[in-house]
Amino acid sequence: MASRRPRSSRPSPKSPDVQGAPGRVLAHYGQASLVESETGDIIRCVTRKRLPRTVCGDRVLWTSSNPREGVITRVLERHSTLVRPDHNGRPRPVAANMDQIVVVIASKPSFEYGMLDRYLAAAELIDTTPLIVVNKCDLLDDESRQRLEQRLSLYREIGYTLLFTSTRTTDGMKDLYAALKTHTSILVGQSGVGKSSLVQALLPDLDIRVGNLSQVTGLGRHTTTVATLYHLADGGDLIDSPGVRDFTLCQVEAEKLAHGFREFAPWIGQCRFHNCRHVSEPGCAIADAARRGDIHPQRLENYRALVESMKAPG
Ligand SMILES: Nc1nc2c(ncn2[C@@H]2O[C@H](COP(=O)(O)OP(=O)(O)OP(=O)(O)O)[C@@H](O)[C@H]2O)c(=O)[nH]1
Ligand SMILES: [Mg+2]
Ligand SMILES: [Zn+2]
Repeated sequence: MASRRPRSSRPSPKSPDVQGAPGRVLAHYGQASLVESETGDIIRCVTRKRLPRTVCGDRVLWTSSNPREGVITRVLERHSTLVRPDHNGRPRPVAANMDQIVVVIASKPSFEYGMLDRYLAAAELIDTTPLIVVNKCDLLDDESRQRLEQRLSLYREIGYTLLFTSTRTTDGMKDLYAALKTHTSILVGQSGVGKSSLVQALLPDLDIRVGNLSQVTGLGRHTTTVATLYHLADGGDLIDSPGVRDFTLCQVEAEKLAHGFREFAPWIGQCRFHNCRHVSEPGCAIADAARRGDIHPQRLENYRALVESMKAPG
């Protein structure tokens, strides 16, 4: 066996070339990042070679090359990273260092419960708190609102906060503002559900581009293309992210995936087989709980669909 040189337990001193001032990445465009300095200045920075690609929300060190431009010398450790698979199935970070994920759904475009559950699982698996926002509630008449509340009540029962909002009538906006106050949150969801409109409603002085406001694109839409971090007036940061057609999770083993479904927790470890995937194994405590009505069958079904989807390569 090769002998090892004894290593000092003291952390190695920072080499002078990685020093710089602390900053926060507000947005990342192709080659450059907009970095906010501790004094609130916004500097356009390139990232030093061999460093990981920065994402919105990253904490970095940077040095200035001139008053408005600089170089990111170091990307500090991320506490949480929301990732999505890219076209080749490789994990690609969307944003970092948030502690709350706001899943925005709307009556239009209509949403799919499977996708809601995938977002919730993604949030749970990176230790962030999910919050469900049903936007455009002005489009719902009393009866359809009641029906939707009823269908979504299972999420309240398992402990998630559910808010109904409208950027048109400002319904629910106060509650949303309060829920965002002390957090770094990211708005996620399908394109067109109103994520940017929510940011605009929470930050009326800001002029952000919202769908349908412009006819420039021919489609008359302004879809968000890069994740961008905004500061809320009373504290809290909010990241607006580009909408997706579908949200898929990166590859996770079934045993870990079950932790993405918070109401499964009391039964995890109680199955006959220690490596139970809770799909079709005999003696599955989670399947039993669903049969007894302790777990909503739709959630178990969506969990199982996810396990199946993980089997397919890519
Ligand atoms: N009726 C109604 N329409 C809304 C509401 N909020 C947003 N909209 C409209 O929904 C459309 C899409 O809004 P955006 O805020 O651009 O949606 P987005 O989720 O940011 O879309 P992407 O950036 O593509 O992901 C726009 O026409 C908005 O005016 C709402 O509360 N009620
Ligand atoms: Mg948007
Ligand atoms: Zn099981």
